Amino acid sequence: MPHVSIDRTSKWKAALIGVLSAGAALGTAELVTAATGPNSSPVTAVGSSAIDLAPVWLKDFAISTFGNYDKPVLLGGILVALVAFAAVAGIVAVRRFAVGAVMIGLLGAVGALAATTRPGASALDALPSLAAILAGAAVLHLLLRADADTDSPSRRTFLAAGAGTAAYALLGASVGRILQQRSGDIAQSRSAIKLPAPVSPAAARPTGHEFSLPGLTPFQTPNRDFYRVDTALVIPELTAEEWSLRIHGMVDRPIELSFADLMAKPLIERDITLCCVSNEVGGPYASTARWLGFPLAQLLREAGVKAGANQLVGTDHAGMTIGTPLEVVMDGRESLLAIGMNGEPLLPTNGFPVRQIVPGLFGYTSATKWLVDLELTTFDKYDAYWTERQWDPIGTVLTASRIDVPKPFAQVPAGPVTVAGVAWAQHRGIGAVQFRVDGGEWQPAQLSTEVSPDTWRQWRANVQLDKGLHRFEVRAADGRGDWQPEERTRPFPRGATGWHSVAVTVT
Ligand SMILES: Nc1nc2c(c(=O)[nH]1)N[C@H]1C(S)=C(S)[C@@H](COP(=O)(O)O)O[C@H]1N2
Ligand SMILES: [Mo]
Repeated sequence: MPHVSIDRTSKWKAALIGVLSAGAALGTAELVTAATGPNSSPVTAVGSSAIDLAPVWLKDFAISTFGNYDKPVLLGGILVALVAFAAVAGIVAVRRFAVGAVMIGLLGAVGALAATTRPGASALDALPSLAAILAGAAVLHLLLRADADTDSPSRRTFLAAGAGTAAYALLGASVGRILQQRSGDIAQSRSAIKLPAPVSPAAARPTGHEFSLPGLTPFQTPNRDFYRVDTALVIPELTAEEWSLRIHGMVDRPIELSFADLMAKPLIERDITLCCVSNEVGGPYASTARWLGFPLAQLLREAGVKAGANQLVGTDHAGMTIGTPLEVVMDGRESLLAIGMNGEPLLPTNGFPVRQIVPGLFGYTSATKWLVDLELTTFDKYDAYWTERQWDPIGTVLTASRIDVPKPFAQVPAGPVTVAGVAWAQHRGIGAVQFRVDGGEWQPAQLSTEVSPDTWRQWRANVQLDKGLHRFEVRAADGRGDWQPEERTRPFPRGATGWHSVAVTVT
């Protein structure tokens, strides 16, 4: 055990030694993770557990504040906390090596606990964290000893040991992460897929389904712009060749399906808008694609659903579950087991190789990505991920409308001003959109021609405005004539309500 006095090892140096030890621990963990699988990385596992344990308000805050960057922000936060704790461990270890080592051990224990309690995890998933503890403690010991030597050459020894540790930590973490990633395999599998032609193509989009107006959301969302919302800190990676789907539970004839089986079936193609329950009024989490897939209801009829089943539980490749109301899937709407979006295989972020799409339900009760298992059961017997967190188990899409043009706080020249946006109420369709200026009379907006009740519609209007500050508001009625309510509510537990408004200055 190294004996050093605090005046020989300054606090800063001790803190640095702690951080370097934690770095060596993490580098080691990532290298071992290459063998034990991406979900066993202590950093990833702690992050995934943090996502699962986060209260609703925190999750809402993260989604609305950081958007698609919520995950990097979370990982950054974990690393900052880790560095701070490790620095303290280093300072403590100068006086009492054992206590410092135990602190490093505690960090590893948290990682091991997180990794072994992920869905589908086994005891083996503790290995990266255990290896990290050993490496961390050993490096802590070595660095403290290198620093304890008093001869002048030892200064160089310490510098060399510190630099070596830093290099090992960075190299271990990056090489480990590269070895863990299968993005090459996934890209290869994706590009090898030749999507079959649908036996039932999507109906031709009618003329007038899209206004040409700069800044207005296009009818079809290009794949690269399709929104992404999920709990996956690392994207579940499996190739089409590895993929299979098991349909079981309350069925007469369980089905096991390969990707080739699915491709060989008569597929249909439909335009469908998908949106997220966490979308705030006026928010960006809605997109429209032309989906290629097999009708889910037909597949379930092939399996023979037993009387009494009312919930369809989809499980993804990482063990995350989504519960879909069975009645909705079977009521005649065109729910899909989708393999293609906009003429391409699904993007890895959007569920490659196979996902579910149910028009009219929010994504959290219907759109399972990386889907590998479908179980017929009841709501009484099983709570899926979001239902466990008290979100509404049905997830019917609420009617929504958004102003895209002009942008909030835009300066617009006096004269006629064009106001435009999109509105959606999947499966009920959009019946009308109205807008008003400065709280005045509601006025009808012009609607783009409906493609399908399952897709959004664009709206537009021209107004003459005086100079000064003005506020636009929009509201939509669905195909049944029900208008969006004025009352503003938060997304939890069944979606945000209220009218979107935008303020602009006319100059
Ligand atoms: N496996 C899995 N599927 C999932 C989710 C998830 O976290 N994991 N999130 C759901 C939610 S909340 C939404 S809104 C949609 C979003 O789909 P997208 O990311 O393709 O836009 O996917 C759904 N499917
Ligand atoms: Mo969502």
